[in-house]
This record gives sequence, structure tokens and C-alpha cells, in this order.
Amino acid sequence: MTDAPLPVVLVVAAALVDVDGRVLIAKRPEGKALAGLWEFPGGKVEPGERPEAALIRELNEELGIDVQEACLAPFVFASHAYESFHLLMPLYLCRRWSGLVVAREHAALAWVRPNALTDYPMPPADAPLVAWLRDLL
Ligand code: 9L3
Ligand code: MG
Repeated sequence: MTDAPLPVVLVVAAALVDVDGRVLIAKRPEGKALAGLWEFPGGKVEPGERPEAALIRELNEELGIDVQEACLAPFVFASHAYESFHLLMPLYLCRRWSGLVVAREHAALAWVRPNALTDYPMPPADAPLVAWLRDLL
């Protein structure tokens, strides 16, 4: 153990909500950190990238959809100390997109009622966001 400060890594994630009020979660694939856990899709903000642009890019890469920036609103932040970095992750609510959602990088996708999200094992950063999401929806 060291007392050296952990680098802060900014990751952006989305709660896509469909017309029936179900939320999209995605299963992390084998070979990646936290494999098998169900996350809100998203990823790292590259140096110099605007967070919203990063999220639009990640949602296109991971799910094949196009999202307009005006349709994205951050509503809660996750803050979690992993072993080698501190993750800071705003979760953006997104109710409108174009294109069909497909799993390009994840092992599986699930559309889940807010009350059932706790049935899915999530990374430690994502799990506390579920209560906020349930209150909001
Ligand atoms: N992470 C946690 N919850 C999420 C996302 C999108 C990411 N909802 C964590 C997992 C990795 C790091 O952030 O440790 C970077 O994510 P990725 O680039 O591996 O998707
Ligand atoms: Mg990702």
C-alpha cells in the first residue's frame, strides 16, 4: 500500500431509458476489467475531449446509436476508488436516440425495469447509481 494519490479518471456513462421506462444495462465482456458485471454503457473521456462528445462517441462505438448532445443530461455522479485510480463518472439520462441498439462490444444487453436493476451484479461504481435512477424515473 502507498499513500500516493490516485489519479482521477473521468468516465462518462448513460442511462438510456426507453418509452416503457426500462433502462439499458450492458454486460462487460470477457478479457476486460470487471468482466461479467452489468454496467451503464460508456467509457473514458480522452485527453482534451469534451465529456458529452466522449459519451456520444462511446454510445456510437458500443451500441451503434446516434445521440444528440441536447438529449443528454447528467444527473448524478459516481465516485469510486479502484485500486489504481479514482473513478469519477457522471451518469447522463438519455431518452432519445436514433438507430437500433446492438451490442458491438458487450457480451449482452438487457432492458430492465428500474426496480429490477438490483437483480444484476454491477461494478462498484455503478451499483449506488441505481437508487438515484429509481427515484428519478
Ligand atoms: N467503468 C465502470 N462503470 C461503467 C463504465 C462505463 C466504466 N459504467 C469502469 C470500468 C473501467 C473504467 O471505468 O475500469 C473504464 O471503462 P472502459 O473503458 O473499460 O469501458
Ligand atoms: Mg466502455
